[in-house]
Amino acid sequence: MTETLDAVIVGAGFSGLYALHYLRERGLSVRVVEAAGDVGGTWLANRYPGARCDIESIEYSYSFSEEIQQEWCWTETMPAQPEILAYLRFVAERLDLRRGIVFDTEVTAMTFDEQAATWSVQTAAGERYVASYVVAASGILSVPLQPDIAGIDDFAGVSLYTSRWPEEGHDLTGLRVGVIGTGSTGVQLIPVVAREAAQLYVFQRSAAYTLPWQVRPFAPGELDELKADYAAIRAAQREHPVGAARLSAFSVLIDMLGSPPIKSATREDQLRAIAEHGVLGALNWGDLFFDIEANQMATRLYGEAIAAIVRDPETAAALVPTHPFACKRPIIDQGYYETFNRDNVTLVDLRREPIRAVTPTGIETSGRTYDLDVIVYATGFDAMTGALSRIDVRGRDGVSLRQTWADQGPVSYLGLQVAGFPNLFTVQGPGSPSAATNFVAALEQHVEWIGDCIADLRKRGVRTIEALPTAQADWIEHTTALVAPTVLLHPTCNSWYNGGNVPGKKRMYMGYTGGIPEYRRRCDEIAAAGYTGFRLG
Ligand code: NA7
Repeated sequence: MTETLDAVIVGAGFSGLYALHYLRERGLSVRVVEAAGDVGGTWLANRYPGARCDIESIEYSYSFSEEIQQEWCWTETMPAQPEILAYLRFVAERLDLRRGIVFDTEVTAMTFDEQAATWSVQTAAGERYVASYVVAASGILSVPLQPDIAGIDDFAGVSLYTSRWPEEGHDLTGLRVGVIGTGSTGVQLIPVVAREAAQLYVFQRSAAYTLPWQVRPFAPGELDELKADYAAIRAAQREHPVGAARLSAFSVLIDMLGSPPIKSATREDQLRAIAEHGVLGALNWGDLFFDIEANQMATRLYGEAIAAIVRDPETAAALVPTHPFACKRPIIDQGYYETFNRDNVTLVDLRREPIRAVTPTGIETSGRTYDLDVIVYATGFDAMTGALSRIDVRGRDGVSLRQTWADQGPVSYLGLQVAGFPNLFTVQGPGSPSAATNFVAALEQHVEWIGDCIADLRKRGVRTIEALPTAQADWIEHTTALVAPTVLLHPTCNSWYNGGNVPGKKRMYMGYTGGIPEYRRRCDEIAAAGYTGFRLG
């Protein structure tokens, strides 16, 4: 089967759904190809217990439709996974998007035909779509990282992956459970599992910085009041660097930047900060983002704040991170540190006793053997470039995108296109604000820019648009210069933001830290000037 279209969109998550709507509204024939059986993307796959967004629901949602934002009712300040998935299903119905999506269909290859100026998109089932444009909305955290641990397949118990949790759930009551991974996912999951399991072992390779956060149901009438004020809420969001003006995981960083420096704080000031605000107080200083010494001082204070919560001194000490605060995405939690005071929870510090292997009966470290019924892997993602690298993408002269990124690192112009791959747009590609901001706000800007660009080129009879290598190099230089004075690329920071969590991946900070408003201004200026930095053909 071959279908000819104006555009193919890969992925039916937040980005793909909006791209489908936006391009369809502009009169294009469009098809979304989605590997999963439903809409939702990351929010369909990551349905582990405790999964929740770290941005407020009224901001972590589409702003483009007044009807949708008025009709949909959020129940909590920060939405849990089932509610976000229900929201995306609602949007898909409301905008009649499902008829434009083919589900259970994995894209395996995409090849650019230079003569015809079209992309041929091949699926695992043998279908082919031919289109002038491809919009890759394949997600920035959609390819789970298979942990590099010997013997994983030998385990005779149940292995669960947070990024593909069974739809029907898994009852952990009375079981001995091991969780590997203490990033955002592990930190959300661990307190929930601790309440169910007979015994929980937390296998921690790197300790996390995590801040307690209250999530609550909306009070009666509260959501209606917010909705009545939506125009102002969206306007504030639009002007905000991270696309979220209310409380979020990012507000900690923003607040921090405006606080006094820890280096000029007295010991009394520091102790007062943690006495009044706990671990949050330990990190709320203005110099942490740029000064590694200041950051290390804050980490020591953070350790003191943990020790005031976690009763066992050895466990408290093991929970103190060794990488700088803010070089990874800040984590917010509900009762994480308190969980380690439970009798049924044991922290296994892999820095002291690394994992040797998974065995048929559990996990063997250099220290001892842990007998387990269930092992949960919360080991993260091949972020930003993982999804497109899995597809055999071939641009001009048959050049491979996977190879380009392997050789050069995650290069891109504006996070919108990679040089050598005409008419292939990446929503939230590396070098765009995505990871450093509220994804939904960032993707709306991306989808609208891409959609307007395609509509404009079609009107002008332009067949191809392609990032220039020089513009791409300049953009990378710019994004790298922005983070150079910060702790974001510190050698001790192995984060999905910089590729350091994937063995062999070239390290490069993959976000744009200048903020969405400045990014939008630049993108608009580029378009208005006739697409500076792109070659039109
Ligand atoms: P993260 O933040 O990348 O965390 C993955 C965790 O898994 C992290 O603690 C890793 O330790 C650990 N990990 C990975 N491989 C191993 C092995 N082989 N052995 C032991 N531990 C391992 O992913 P998340 O899913 O938690 O969060 C991703 C984003 O999703 C998050 O930032 C939010 O934006 C939503 P390491 O740090 O590498 O030592």
